[in-house]
Amino acid sequence: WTRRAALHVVETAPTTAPITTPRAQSPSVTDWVAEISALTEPDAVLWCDGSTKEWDDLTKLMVSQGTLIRLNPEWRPNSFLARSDAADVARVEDRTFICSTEQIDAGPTNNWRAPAEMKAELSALFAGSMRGRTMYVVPFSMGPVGGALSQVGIQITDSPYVVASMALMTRIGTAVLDTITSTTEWVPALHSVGAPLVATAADGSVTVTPDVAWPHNPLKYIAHFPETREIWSFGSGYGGNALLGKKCFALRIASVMARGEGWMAEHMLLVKVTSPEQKVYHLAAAFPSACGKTNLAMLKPTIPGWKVETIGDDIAWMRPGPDGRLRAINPERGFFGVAPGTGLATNKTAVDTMWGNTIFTNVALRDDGDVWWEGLTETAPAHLIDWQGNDWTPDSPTPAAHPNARFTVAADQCPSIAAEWEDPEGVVIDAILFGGRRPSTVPLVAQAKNWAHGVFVGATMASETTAAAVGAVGRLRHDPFAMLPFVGYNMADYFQHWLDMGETLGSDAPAIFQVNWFRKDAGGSYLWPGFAENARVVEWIIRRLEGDVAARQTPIGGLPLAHELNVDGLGLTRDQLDTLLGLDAEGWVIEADETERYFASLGSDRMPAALTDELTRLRGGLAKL
Ligand code: GTP
Ligand code: SPV
Ligand code: MN
Repeated sequence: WTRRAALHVVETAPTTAPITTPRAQSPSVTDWVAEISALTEPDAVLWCDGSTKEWDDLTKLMVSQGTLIRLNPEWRPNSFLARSDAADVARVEDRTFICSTEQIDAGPTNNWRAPAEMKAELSALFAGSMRGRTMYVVPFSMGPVGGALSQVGIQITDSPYVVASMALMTRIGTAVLDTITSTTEWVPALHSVGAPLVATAADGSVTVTPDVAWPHNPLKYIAHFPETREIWSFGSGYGGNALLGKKCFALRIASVMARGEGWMAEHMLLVKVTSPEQKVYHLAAAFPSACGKTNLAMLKPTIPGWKVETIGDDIAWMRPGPDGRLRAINPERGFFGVAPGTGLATNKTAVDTMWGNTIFTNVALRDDGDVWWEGLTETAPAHLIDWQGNDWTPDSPTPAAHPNARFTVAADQCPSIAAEWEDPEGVVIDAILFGGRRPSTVPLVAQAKNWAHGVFVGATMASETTAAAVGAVGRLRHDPFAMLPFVGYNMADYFQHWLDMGETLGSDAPAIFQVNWFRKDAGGSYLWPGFAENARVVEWIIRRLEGDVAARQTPIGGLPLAHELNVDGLGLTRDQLDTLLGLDAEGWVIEADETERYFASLGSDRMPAALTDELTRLRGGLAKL
């Protein structure tokens, strides 16, 4: 990590006007694009082809406009820093809406608006919202293009940052458009930053406003119409609010599709694990936002003989295959990962992935034209420009990078990517893990007794909130299946769908485990070293699948016998290990009371009896201890 002075790259905007010919074969596509363009009144319409030239033109344009800073190509070729507006830094859950006809179908966990009312309100906001801007039409595929488990969408956006990000995160362009015929179902995904540059007053006079580096609108709406499978997003340019293939489509809309069609759309990483005996397993794991999915997806085991390879780091689509076993694909093709805490010591694989061709958002800029954030290296450089563009030194009172600063990079740059990561048939899932940030009560690992108990474990997950969404951080909240902000319908119905999937899968259903890397001691320090050492828990899970280790059966599931979890060299005391692997009976009684309140809040008329039965069983078991 020796560094030289920054190179100076002179940026010029592309000289030719960016106009391409629409190639959509399907009138449903061209009609929709024409309709939206009439509503939003852009200066130009550009159909994105997904080419390298298009990426180069877009990034040059954004550098010339001040949206992107080109990083020093000596250190970080073809890579850029974006600084967002300070009021547009994360998902806005309070501005996210599920617009089903009946409010009960959105359920008590989602914000709801009647579809017609929301469309009327949004149409007024979208009217003229792209004046002075280019409207980009981005055909995208979630999953390999043409794959049996894949789905297509078309995002319209007036943000070149969103286009460049979609190009890394999904498969975009002409190849996708060519798969759309008059019978293809595709999801219209409309997005505007809501900052027109041209305004016409009542007297007809026209005002032109100069653009800013990160346009957005203080009024934001992330609206989903599950019944017509449409997305309308207004006012934000950031992450899950704006890259509509990700949370809006691949989770909120897809969860509705999946329920209707007998599959699952989940907030899960996917990994391939090879044991020292060269046996291959695949795990899926649901942890809430900023709770360790990318890190586990890129795990470099510290224990000899084990190998973990990456398939996905955020979303899994899972469907029973012809052999009756659950198969999963990663519908994305890139990572939108949390930067802070991702470093050489914790996740070198991620650091190696972003060697180039990466967009960084809200990280700090080094004097040599490279990037930095808290946790990248042990010590901070003596001087930086922070995420808001201000001088920063290690004495500064605020962090150099925003806590939700992110890197956006294509998955095929990941050194640990599995050969089968793009297999359109998916990989067979052997085990599902549920986890979250739980400073107390929840042990390091426990195996669910059976599928229904596993669904109970998923349904009763809670986790401390993080910077991935706007709002207070560190507040314990229920986050069932790590899907609280992402289920596109009634949560109790979603629980029932999980139970139904268990019926379909029968004895071929994956085993389910609960994990917790975030248990703290009385002094507030993490008890478990986490990161690469999580391989030890993965090992125990695989050994359970193989029947090689026993489990102590308790009311919360099967706990490891201390001598059967490999903790060699970790320096844990007997007390620490007992806390990590113990059953906190008192804590679980409080937990059960809290679960009862939570289930009641979800609406007893829809709550599956199988889950309230599990709660009764948990209480009964705890009472007998
Ligand atoms: P999203 O992209 O928001 O869905 O997040 P994610 O679930 O992929 O989380 P990620 O792996 O990016 O980790 C988020 C934060 O948790 C980072 O700051 C990590 O350093 C930290 N983290 C991840 N794994 C561990 C762990 O095992 N122990 C501890 N203590 N922290 C961890
Ligand atoms: C999350 O919040 O779970 C993320 C980041 O993965 S975002 O794409 O903004 O949803
Ligand atoms: Mn996520």
